[in-house]
Order: sequence, then C-alpha cells, then structure tokens
Amino acid sequence: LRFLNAGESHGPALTAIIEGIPSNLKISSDYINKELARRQKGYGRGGRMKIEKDKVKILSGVRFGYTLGSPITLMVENKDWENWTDIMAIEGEPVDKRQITNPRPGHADLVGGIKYGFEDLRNVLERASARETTTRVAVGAVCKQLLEDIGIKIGSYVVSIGNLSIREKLENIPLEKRAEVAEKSEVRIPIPEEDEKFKQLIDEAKKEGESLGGIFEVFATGVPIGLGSHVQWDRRLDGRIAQAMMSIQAMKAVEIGEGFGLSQKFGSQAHDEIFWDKEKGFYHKTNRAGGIEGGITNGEPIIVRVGMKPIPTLMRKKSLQSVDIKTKQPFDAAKERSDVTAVPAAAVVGEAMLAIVLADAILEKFGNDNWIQIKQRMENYKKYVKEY
Ligand code: EPS
Repeated sequence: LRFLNAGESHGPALTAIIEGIPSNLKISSDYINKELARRQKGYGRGGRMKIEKDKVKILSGVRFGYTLGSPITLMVENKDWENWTDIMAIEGEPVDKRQITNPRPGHADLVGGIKYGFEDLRNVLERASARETTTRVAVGAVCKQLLEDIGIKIGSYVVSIGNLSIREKLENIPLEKRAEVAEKSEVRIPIPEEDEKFKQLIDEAKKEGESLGGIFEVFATGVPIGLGSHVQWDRRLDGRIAQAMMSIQAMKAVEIGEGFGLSQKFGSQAHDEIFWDKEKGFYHKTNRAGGIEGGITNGEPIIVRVGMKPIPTLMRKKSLQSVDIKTKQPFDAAKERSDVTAVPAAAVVGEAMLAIVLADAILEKFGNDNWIQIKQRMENYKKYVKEY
C-alpha cells in the first residue's frame, strides 16, 4: 500500500492517489466525508474552517461502491481557492499581494525558502501547511473501512493542551469509552467535566494572540498478533508508526505504550507478563508495551501518544523576532490567519496515519489483491494462532 498526495493550501484542490487497496472492498464516500468533518472540528480553530466544508470526490478505482484493485484517486476542493485565484494563479505574472519575506520561527518558511530558492516564502508555506492533512484523513478513511471490516477499530482523544492535563485521571476508563466521550467534546477531552477548563485556556491564549500545543493518544483494538517484523529495522511496526506520526505537521514526540515512563522503571515492573488459557490463547493482563513487542503486534491494543508543539503562527502584536530575507533587517514574524490550537484535529489526523500503517501491515501479511480471499486467509490464521 502506498499513497502520494498533492495540493497547495490555497490552490484549487487537494488530491491523493492510493495504490494497493485490494479489489472487492466496500467503500463509501459518506464515510470519508464524516472523517473529513471530524478533522475540521475543535475549539480554537481559525477562520479557514468556517470557509471550508471538506467533501471528497472519488475519481477512480471504485465502481458501484466496491474497489477495483486499481489506483484510487481522491480529491477535495478548496472553497477558499476563489479568493486566491490571482495570488495562486497557475500561469501568468506574479502579483505582489500577500508575498511573504519575514519567515515565522518554527515554520518551514526560511529553511524551505533557502532550500528551494524562493524570494516569496508563500511558495513554501502553501505546501507546508497542515491543510495537507485533509487528504491524509481521506486516505485514512479508506484504510479505516478496510480495517473495520476485519474488526480493527481506531480511536483517539486529547490528554493535554498547553500545561493542562487529564492524563492522571484516565486510568480506569476503557479506551473505547475515552474515544466515545471525546467525540462529543469540542476539545476531544474524554472527561466531560474537564472541557470548560480547556476552553478557557484556549480563550486566554487567543486573547494574547498566542498558540497552544498538546498531547493526544491514538489507539487500535482488535489487532491480530503478528503484524510488522523483528527481522529488519524498517519492518518494525513501532518504527513505522513513529515515522507516520512524526510526519504530521508540528509533531515533536511519539511514545508507544508507556513510552518514556518505562525508562524510569525496573525491568520487573516494565514488561507485560504472559498468560495462556484455552479460550483466549496467549494474553497479557497489562499493556505497558502498547501492543508491540520486538516490532511485532502482540494482540493487545496499540497505544500511541503524540506531542504537538504550538502552531508557529502567532497573532500577538509583538510576534517573534525574525529577519526579512530581502533587506536582512530585523522584523516581526509574519502573521497569517491560523488556529489558536489544532490538537483536537491533529488527533483525527493521527488516527488516519495509524489506519494507513495498519492497513499496509495487514495487506503485507495476508495478501493484497482480492479482499475476499484476504479475509479467508485471516480466518485461517486466527485458527492457527489459537492452536499454536
Ligand atoms: C488548515 C488550513 C490552514 C490553517 C491551518 C490548518 O488554512 P489557512 O492557512 O488558509 O488559514 O488554518 O494550518 C496552519 C495553521 C499551518 O501553520 O499550516 C487545515 O485545513 O487544517
């Protein structure tokens, strides 16, 4: 399974091509649209989300609701494009409007400008923008439909925004319950009584022209034993998941299971003891490993924690010190429309990335041409694991 996406934030559309989704899988664009809408939500989002109503157009690879095994093309139009046709014109003379020469610290602006040789840093930010995650969510939604058909469910919730955290309060709440409650929260926080505090923090940050980062958790349940491999570095599933998460704009840290916490424990308290019974086969009573041992899934839920830095665009009167790339004079960093925080939306993007990695690992293990046969192979494998 592989995908490429394309599109500028204020260009005509965002597209993705997925190759490797097997034939005979039922796909619905309604499902994809629901996921796109989830990505658009979240308290603290900026003006852009009021303009866009992201909807997918499937342009290839699906017929009468089922996949053909051929490449699937997904397209989401940018409604905002009509306000940018001159600035983002595909052909013709450049216009001076909305050129950017004062790079934002923390954004791709300066390094991208130097690397690709641009005098207008808009050429960088248009593609570096997290608007790009729209098509990742669309691709993830296709993968989620594949995974759900074999009982693998993915969910997420936010555990902290800025210095406010509810992590300590989660212990006795089952994963599915956390995701279910978070779905109704504007901040994706899994404890309803805590919502207000988070919203207040976001309001305060907005008043100051500040932005906020945070931490979210993504999990997958129903994952079979045996995805990924210990035999080669780039086949280890934890490594693949970490790469996928880190590739999301503004992510700075990834933990699997108890992650950094494990580094502070004695070995006797850090691992998950192995049990067996006739019904369940092999199982664990704890899940400190986050569902992966030796780069291979162990049948427990996969749990990933991801840390996001604050968005680099600040609306403060005094922004961050920067230098104009033409005059070399000190300058206040550029102010662009942006979000105060996008941690709730980032969690939805994290779900999509986990879905993509897991769908890939499933197809690698069970075959990748005809979904009907792949499912049969999975059934046989389940029997084999039980009898092992
Ligand atoms: C985003 C669209 C962008 C930003 C945001 C995420 O739209 P615009 O730049 O037109 O406001 O709102 O991206 C960033 C903050 C960033 O720095 O990249 C989206 O669709 O999620």
